[in-house]
Amino acid sequence: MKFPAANCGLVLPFFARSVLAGATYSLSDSIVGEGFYNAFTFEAIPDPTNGRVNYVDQATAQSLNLTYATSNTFIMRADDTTVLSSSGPGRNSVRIRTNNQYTTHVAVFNMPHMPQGCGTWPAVWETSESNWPDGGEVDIVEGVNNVEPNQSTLHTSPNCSVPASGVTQLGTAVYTDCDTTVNGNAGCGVKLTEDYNSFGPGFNNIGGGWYAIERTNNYISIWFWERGDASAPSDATSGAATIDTSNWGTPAAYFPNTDCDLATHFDANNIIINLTFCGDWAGNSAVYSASGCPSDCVDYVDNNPTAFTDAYFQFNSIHIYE
Ligand SMILES: *[C@@H]1O[C@H](CO)[C@@H](O)[C@H](O)[C@H]1NC(C)=O
Ligand SMILES: *[C@@H]1O[C@H](CO)[C@@H](O)[C@H](O)[C@H]1NC(C)=O
Ligand SMILES: *[C@@H]1O[C@H](CO)[C@@H](O)[C@H](O)[C@H]1NC(C)=O
Ligand SMILES: CC(=O)N[C@H]1CO[C@H](CO)[C@@H](O)[C@@H]1O
Repeated sequence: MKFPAANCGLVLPFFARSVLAGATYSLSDSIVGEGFYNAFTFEAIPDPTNGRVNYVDQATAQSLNLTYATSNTFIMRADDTTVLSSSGPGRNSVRIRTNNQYTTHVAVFNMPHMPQGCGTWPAVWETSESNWPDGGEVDIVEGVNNVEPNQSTLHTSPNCSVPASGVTQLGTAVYTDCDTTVNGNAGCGVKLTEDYNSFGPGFNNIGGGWYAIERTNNYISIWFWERGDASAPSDATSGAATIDTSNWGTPAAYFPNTDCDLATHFDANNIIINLTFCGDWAGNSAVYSASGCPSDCVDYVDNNPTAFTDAYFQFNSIHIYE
């Protein structure tokens, strides 16, 4: 990062809370189209959240067309043709992790489409898998069963929370303690209540949009702009070589460092994109039935492959700035 706007230790607590600082950054990684295969590693691992999923490796994903790239787009989907045996593995899907790690940075995700459907649980997030939760976790986009809006959340080691009031953000805080050992690891989440097109079918109906994260040692901000939103900052939407986040307006979610030393609760993180089914959140029977989805989550996922035709991510680009 260059030119941090609020750099003075003495004034920081005041400014971090009342002023959304912002800074300028330069493009360091531009991930577009076939470039996703170089930037990411496929993780064919058992889903840690007990999903009804079978994460496949890159060769399998490409041969089954679960990932598909051209020079300017990347698609990542789940199997939508196979009826599953209830005693066999879950639905084939994909989980990818960046080869590069990032500390203070900005990432802009230009996404025309995200997975939708009953039982789906898509996520775009950042963590250090080998050092969780001490290395921190930021869930940028995450939700289940098409229910919008959804939320952006931090999960950390103890002694990290967000203020209960006085935070300038468009969304609505859920819990304030980010510690994974409290509230059943719910984390400190902010629902993107300002925009019901931020997730699921609403997002896809408008051609999606841009999610962005800015992580500094003073705050973590998340923005969402709908496609066609005239107020979306042109440096973010055009993939400019340099950006200035001080012009990006009030974030959807804002996590200041007032009650959390972000520098010690977050280390170098990878970006991870995954699509699972059911599992600890989407398949929780109360959550699943409250979303108006039919039958039982695992039965539905096993027996209705065509319900997952729209269970895919499409990315125009991911731009990283440092
Ligand atoms: C693979 O998926 C892409 C994107 O949905 C589609 O355009 C293409 O036709 C598919 N290829 C095959 C061989 O099915
Ligand atoms: C909790 O974090 C604060 C800074 O946010 C620090 O001053 C304090 O020493 C920490 N407490 C513990 C027990 O680590
Ligand atoms: C992705 O994996 C992480 C942890 O392994 C989990 O927190 C997240 O909810 C998962 N989501 C999906 C869609 O697999
Ligand atoms: C986990 C979570 O907060 N999911 C929520 C997504 O948004 C809907 C609508 O506000 C909530 O009902 C869900 O609980």
